[in-house]
Amino acid sequence: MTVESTAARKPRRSSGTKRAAGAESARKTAVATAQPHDAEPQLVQLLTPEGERVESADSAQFAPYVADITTEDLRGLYRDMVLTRRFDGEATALQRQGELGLWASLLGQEAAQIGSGRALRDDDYVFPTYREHGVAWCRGVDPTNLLGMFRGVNHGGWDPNTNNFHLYTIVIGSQTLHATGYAMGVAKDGADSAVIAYFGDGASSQGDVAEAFTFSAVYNSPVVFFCQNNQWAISEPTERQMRVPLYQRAQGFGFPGVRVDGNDVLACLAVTRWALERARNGEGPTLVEAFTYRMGAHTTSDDPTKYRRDEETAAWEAKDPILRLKAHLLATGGADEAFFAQLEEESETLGKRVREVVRSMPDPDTMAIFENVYADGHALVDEERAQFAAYLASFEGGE
Ligand SMILES: Cc1ncc(C[n+]2csc(CCOP(=O)(O)OP(=O)(O)O)c2C)c(N)n1
Repeated sequence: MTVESTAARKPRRSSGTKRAAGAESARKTAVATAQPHDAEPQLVQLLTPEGERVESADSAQFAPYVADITTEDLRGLYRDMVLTRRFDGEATALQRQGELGLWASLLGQEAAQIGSGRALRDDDYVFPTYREHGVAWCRGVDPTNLLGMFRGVNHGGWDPNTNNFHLYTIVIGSQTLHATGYAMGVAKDGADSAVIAYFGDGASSQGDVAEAFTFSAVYNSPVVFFCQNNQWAISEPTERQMRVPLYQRAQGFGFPGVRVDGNDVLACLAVTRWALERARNGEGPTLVEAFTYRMGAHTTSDDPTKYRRDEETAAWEAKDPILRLKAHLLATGGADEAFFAQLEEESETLGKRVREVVRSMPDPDTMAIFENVYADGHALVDEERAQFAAYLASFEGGE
């Protein structure tokens, strides 16, 4: 482990007008030359990008968690990833056609989400961000229900308690606190279920996440912090978020952190099962860093060509989570052409259904905007409602 000395990173003093420019340049140099604390960070991998099973020192501890996986299970994971990608692509297209206001694509992150999502038990509780469409799929949330909020016709689209899948959270990192509080409650109830909080590398810079880590550690809460490090927080690269590999932060809070190949569905499944088991056994929180890549734009409002290089995206394309499992299934005879053809048909049917359902979603009543602002109502909201009703009434009888 190499720890860079703080002296080496200290900006040099300068004076006058050059001072600010000098400090800025020193800061840039420091960022560019900063070494991670661990020169060779751990990476748990069970399936290479070429689709071969691996046995390595980093992975040995986790391999038993998928030792009983059948070929049918592997086909199931593949099907989950393919259908999730299809749904996601359809949603992006619908936004481009003006049917959705916005969409946050999960393209490239299917293995992290399906692997971790399939590790969960029904009684576990999930706190997602706004990008966990694959986890929602695993929880049994109908994908079309995810689209209402992005179309602007409802405030969420599903009952969180039906599938133990909380509503999407846009306020970065705040759901880690919700998850921690919920997990503290689970422990007080004496239940043996676990809680999982999803968040991104950018969210890890939020104070909320540090508070969630502290509370869950000291209360030994049954929570798994599943960070999808997709390398970018909109246009901010990870070197602007951290000086040490993200998973190593957990150590400072007093619980384990593991970096897993986020494009390897098997490794994500194994590591999440291990972390959930720790939670259920009363061993407290775990940080899982799924090392992956956001292949698409941050959202449909973003243009990543403005801040990242094509070569970087191309390098990650070679690590595609779906292609590597396909390569494995083909090489081992785990699936034949008929399987892939049938799945393609199923994808088409899903895409068609998504388009039809979205286009037929009813617009909400205009006055509904005043509902659910306060549980017990509020004088100011009542006044605004009356003003707006009068405004709408002023058009009655017009052309
Ligand atoms: C508290 C807060 N600050 C800022 C934003 C604006 N914002 C939306 S997404 C985002 C980046 C999040 O990046 P990351 O956590 O890495 O997740 P990703 O979107 O890459 O999945 C920011 C800053 C927000 N939604 N909430």
